[in-house]
Amino acid sequence: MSIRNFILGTAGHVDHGKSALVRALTGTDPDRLPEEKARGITIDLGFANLRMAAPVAAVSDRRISESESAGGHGPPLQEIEFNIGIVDVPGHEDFVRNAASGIAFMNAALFVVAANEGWMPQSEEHLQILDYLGVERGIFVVTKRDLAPGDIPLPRADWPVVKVSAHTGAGIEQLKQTILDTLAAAPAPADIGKPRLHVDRTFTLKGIGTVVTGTLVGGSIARDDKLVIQPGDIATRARSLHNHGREVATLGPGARCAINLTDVAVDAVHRGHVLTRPGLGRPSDTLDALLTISSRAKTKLKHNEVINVSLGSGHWRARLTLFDTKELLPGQQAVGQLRFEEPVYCFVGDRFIIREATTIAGGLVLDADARRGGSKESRVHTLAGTPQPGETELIRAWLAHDGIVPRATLLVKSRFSAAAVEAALREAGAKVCAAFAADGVLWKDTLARATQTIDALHCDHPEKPGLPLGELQAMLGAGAEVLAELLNDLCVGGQFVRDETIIRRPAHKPKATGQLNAIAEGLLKKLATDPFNTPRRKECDPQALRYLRDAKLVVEFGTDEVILKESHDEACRRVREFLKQRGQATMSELREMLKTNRRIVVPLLEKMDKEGVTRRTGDVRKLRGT
Ligand SMILES: Nc1nc2c(ncn2[C@@H]2O[C@H](COP(=O)(O)OP(=O)(O)OP(=O)(O)O)[C@@H](O)[C@H]2O)c(=O)[nH]1
Ligand SMILES: [Mg+2]
Repeated sequence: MSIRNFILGTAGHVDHGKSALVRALTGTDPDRLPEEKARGITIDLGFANLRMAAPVAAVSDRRISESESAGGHGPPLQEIEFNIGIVDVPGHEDFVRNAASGIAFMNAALFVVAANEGWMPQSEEHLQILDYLGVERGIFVVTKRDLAPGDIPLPRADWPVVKVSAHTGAGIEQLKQTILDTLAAAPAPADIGKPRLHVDRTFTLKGIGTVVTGTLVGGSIARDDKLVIQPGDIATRARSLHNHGREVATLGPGARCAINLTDVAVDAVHRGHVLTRPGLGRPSDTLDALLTISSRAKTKLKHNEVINVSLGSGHWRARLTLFDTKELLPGQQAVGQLRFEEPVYCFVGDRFIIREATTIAGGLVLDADARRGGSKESRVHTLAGTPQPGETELIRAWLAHDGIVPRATLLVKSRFSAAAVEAALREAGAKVCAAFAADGVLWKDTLARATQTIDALHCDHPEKPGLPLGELQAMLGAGAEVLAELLNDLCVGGQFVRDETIIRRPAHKPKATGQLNAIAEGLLKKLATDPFNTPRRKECDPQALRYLRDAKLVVEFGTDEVILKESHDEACRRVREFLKQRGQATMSELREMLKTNRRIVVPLLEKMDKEGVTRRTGDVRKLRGT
């Protein structure tokens, strides 16, 4: 039987019977603090476990379609054990902050409303927090039905309603069935290969050391895994793992975890910290986010105000910058920037709430490493009108803003798997390569500009062999990786060819015209007069010389020497032949053989040494390998 983890959380007004309900469902009293027992209210998060099995349609099973096409009896049912971590939150208005730390990780809510009191202020606030934090599934549990058996008005028609009494036990079995139905219809918590344990408690156990507890999302953690605590980049390792008191070797998303950590003191880690695997980005003090105020709220947000942010299991203070508006009113949505007093560690796609005396607004992180400097610097400020930006919208916005983005960091700190990011890049029409992704239109334009520049050069300067790569790079302001990819795209299909340091059309051959041609012809004649006793370079016309070199008609060597390409090849051939016959020769012997002078033969032989043709030993030269 396969196991599916889920987090189910309570929500609702103070004293409405959340903790009593958890006890009735699980037998565990979630109020664990002495102060909670003394005051009879919940102050901080409480935890319990419920394990129930239910048959679930195995929709992902390939055999379904086969059995259906064979006239079977619908999808086969698979027995699933639901390992439900229950998080009980406080309802008192003084502890809404603590409640938010629990609500952030619920897959579904047990929304408790006491039959005798009905909808109350923190009922409303908790519902808003659930909305802001993206908890879409829930069950209204109308408690205390022994006190008031009648119906009460409730806001959401799409959630089932179950009436219970924790005192008499009435309705509890029906509630368990409704929980199963709700979770069976819910997708299993996503595993995107990016585990994050949001710490809600830390303590030490004698002889064991530091233990952190929290809800695991996004991936798995196994015993002995190397981990890192963020913010802070604190390296650690999972020595042992527990789930609801049971030791386990590995834990997956949606599980409540207690992890014994190595190499970290208990006071170095606290609620709000995230335990994750190394390589998933670094903390940042600036986020860009899509901010929303519910149309049911009576609050507003102002540009430049300092706000309290509940994000993950923690709380931080930040200054808010609204990009396109001075204030945000109920029912409105805008993109803004949160500038934190200290770095926070979160992912694109994470949700948070903004709260003062009451909950004011909700936010969705769009850029977890945003840049300060106004809307122009923001990669995502254009997404204000997109209600639920997904990976493709985000990537489109990022590419539109930056043009070219490095792949190594692109949406690593996000709720999207690497495969989803890859797919979104393609859907966004990006040019994708190993090192970077480029906006598709920008890339096409760049290729067109490069093509135009090379063609214009061939046309205006036929004497030049092609466009130097350095010039192309400078013109585009591109880095080495972008240039390499660009050259690749230009040369693929044979449109262009690359010769060492230039790029050109394949058919292009440097060709001098007019006066330059006349000078070059004259120079060629001069160099041919006495092929191994040529004039110095500085005695030649520089432009004509450059042209002849680019056209590969002459070879330059030494500090100041030049000979015809054919003379050079002939000299090399003769030296090789001479050494082959003689075994070795001095420089003067070679000079005599070529009927040249020291000025030419010394650098020529040095060039041949460098090219690996000849080798110098003492006063003589030999062929390499002899
Ligand atoms: N008669 C009756 N009383 C109930 C029922 N459920 C809870 N109570 C009582 O209501 C009071 C509050 O219950 P709790 O479970 O502590 O309420 P809570 O919602 O957890 O309160 P906070 O966590 O402080 O927000 C307690 O005295 C419970 O015994 C019920 O179904 N019937
Ligand atoms: Mg309680």
